[in-house]
Amino acid sequence: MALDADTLEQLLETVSRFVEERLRPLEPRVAEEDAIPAEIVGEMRRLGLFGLSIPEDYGGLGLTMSEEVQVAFRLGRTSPAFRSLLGTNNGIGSQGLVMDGTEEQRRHYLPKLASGELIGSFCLTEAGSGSDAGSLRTAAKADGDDFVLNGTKRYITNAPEAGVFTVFARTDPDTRDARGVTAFVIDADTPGISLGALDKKMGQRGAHTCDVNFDDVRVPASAIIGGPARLNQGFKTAMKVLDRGRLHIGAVCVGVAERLIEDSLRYALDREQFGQPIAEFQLIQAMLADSKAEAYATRCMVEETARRKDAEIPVSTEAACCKLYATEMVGRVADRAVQIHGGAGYIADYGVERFYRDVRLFRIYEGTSQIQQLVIARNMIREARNW
Ligand code: COS
Repeated sequence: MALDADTLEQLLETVSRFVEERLRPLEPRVAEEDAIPAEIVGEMRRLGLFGLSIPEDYGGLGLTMSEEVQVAFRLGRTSPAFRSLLGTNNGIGSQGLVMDGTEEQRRHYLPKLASGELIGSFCLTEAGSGSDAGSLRTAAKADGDDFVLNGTKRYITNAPEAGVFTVFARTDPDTRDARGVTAFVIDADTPGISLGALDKKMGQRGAHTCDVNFDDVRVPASAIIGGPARLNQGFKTAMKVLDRGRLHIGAVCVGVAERLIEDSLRYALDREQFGQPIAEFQLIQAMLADSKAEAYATRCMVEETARRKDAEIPVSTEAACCKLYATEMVGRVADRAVQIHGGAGYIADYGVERFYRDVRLFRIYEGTSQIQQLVIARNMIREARNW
């Protein structure tokens, strides 16, 4: 249910203040220590930030998509690692349960995910299955009333922090594609689950990924998301969750871009060369203007897609357009930000080079740019066949 205008305004104001006053000063420290301070995690919990998208009945804020993207615009205005910690509980780590879970599963997990007491994580990718997610090989073999899982998941965001995993595994061994995949909800302390070493990433230090190994992990059939009736239906759950996640990532990219544009503008007004602020030079202005126009266009497309989603219009194509355009856009904006900062843009002290590395991931995770192109074009062709 949509919040009333005053409550929404208050929430957005609070998030903005939290980002500006608490998170931004910590950016260098989080990158240096590769960790988000515990007191900040506590503050995020108290503000309800882990439960933005979880319905109120289960203890979340139950924001509409339009409201959620407004929050994401604001969270985007700081290092992406902060948003990443909250990101899975609001997106891929909870939405499988929200969309397809049984009432019992929702009642059991969602309140703890909404409060941040539990971190949820999404185990889809494997060493041999990234873009071709349907080809995954982690096996869930039926054994009486149970399933026994074996396999390894790769690059799993927030796995080191996670208390619960949404795990996609092949339940029909006669298939090799998206059919025969089932989604399970599995507690992280289930015997047989172990974690690999932390991945050494290009950026987004403070956000953690690693392998998750499943070694004869036994779970009851009631761990199937949606219950046994959804056996072999898990791939669709994954796709629906990713559709939603892609729109959220688009919104985060808008926030990051707007932050970088402001930083670049401030620097350009301050930095003098040839006797005047570099902001007076038309070649600098061209970069600022291109970044502004592209970020504005992206903000509009994200807001429009969120409105459509709230109106229950299918947005698979539009969400992919947002992910594709927003992530490529923020890459260009970060590149221009480095350029406007000149030598300072290449030096760690100014933080711009850190954002340049951080934003590179947006074009890869939750579906690469090429996968978004493929989704968009396939949907276009499918629709055209119905003309
Ligand atoms: N919503 C609901 N159902 C969907 C869907 C969506 N957005 N997209 C596909 N499906 C359904 C299809 O309708 C199909 O069901 P039927 O067999 O009943 O018709 C089933 O899922 C399989 O779909 P499809 O044939 O399109 O699957 P493909 O194997 O061709 O894969 C892509 C499609 C490439 C789009 C998919 O594998 C993908 O998104 N890959 C990227 C994965 C990713 O984002 N990984 C990031 C890591 S996770 S953070």
